[in-house]
Amino acid sequence: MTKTVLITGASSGFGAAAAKRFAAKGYRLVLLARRIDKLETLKISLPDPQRIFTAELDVTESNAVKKCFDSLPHEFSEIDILVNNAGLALGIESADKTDFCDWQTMVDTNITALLRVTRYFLPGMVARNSGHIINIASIAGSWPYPGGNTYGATKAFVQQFTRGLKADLLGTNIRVTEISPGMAETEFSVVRFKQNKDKADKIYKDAKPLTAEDIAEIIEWVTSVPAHVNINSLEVMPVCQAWGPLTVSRSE
Ligand code: NDP
Ligand code: 8X3
Repeated sequence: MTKTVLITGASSGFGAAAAKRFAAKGYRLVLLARRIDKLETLKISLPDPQRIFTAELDVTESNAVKKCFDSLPHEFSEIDILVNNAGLALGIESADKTDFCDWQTMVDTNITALLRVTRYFLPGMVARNSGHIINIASIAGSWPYPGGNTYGATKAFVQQFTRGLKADLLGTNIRVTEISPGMAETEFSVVRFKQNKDKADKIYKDAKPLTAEDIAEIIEWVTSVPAHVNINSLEVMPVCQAWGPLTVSRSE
């Protein structure tokens, strides 16, 4: 039977690349994001647009999320694979200088919205005793860096919540996976630097970052292993990235 994949944040980056990959494999897709124009362009570029349902949705809007999910067309309403991908970093200032609204937006999007979407579809998965939830976290959830404060903390939440889900779902056939990518060139930095393309480009200058397609391949792969195998967690960096040494502030 054709499986249905729901991807939040499918208008660019990992989400759009994952949509292309799942579409090429013949899955039915529910693609969500705020930029519906991008979703529509993506939809018509995919092999079988009738198998794709798109909706303009801000995942931080709780009423809109419920309305959207309650009104999914019947053939798209049972979600087999949920890719909780919508997310963002805003700013890279130290915690004392940051804009509090940016922190709130990251918490609302990366944590609260991920919980909302998961909580909506999980009971159906449990009732059917089948499903796969894939949460996109980040290396920033495990490895702190200056200015990563709240962004990293939201992704640490995603990592730990995924483990909690796995514990709760023991005894069911539902799989739960957390993927923590490192530096990947998508719209991520343009968003983080509030549309300052020069600043965003500097992040990737003279480096070979991960691509959206690299992560999409991994997202699809974790769903393709035998049904009794659960990939709990994957941390992925480009070869050109690694941790820095611990630092010490010394007096003269
Ligand atoms: P992009 O900025 O290219 O994609 C982010 C996606 O999230 C877009 O489709 C955007 O759609 C969507 N989104 C953001 N806010 C909302 C919202 N409120 N409602 C609905 N959709 C929303 O970045 P990436 O593809 O890189 O990011 C995808 C995920 O991967 C994020 O969770 C990010 O934190 C994570 N990540 C990224 C890394 C990187 O280096 N690129 C590394 C590690 C993790 P729209 O604006 O149309 O709503
Ligand atoms: C994105 C990776 O290192 O910019 O989650 O935080 S990083």
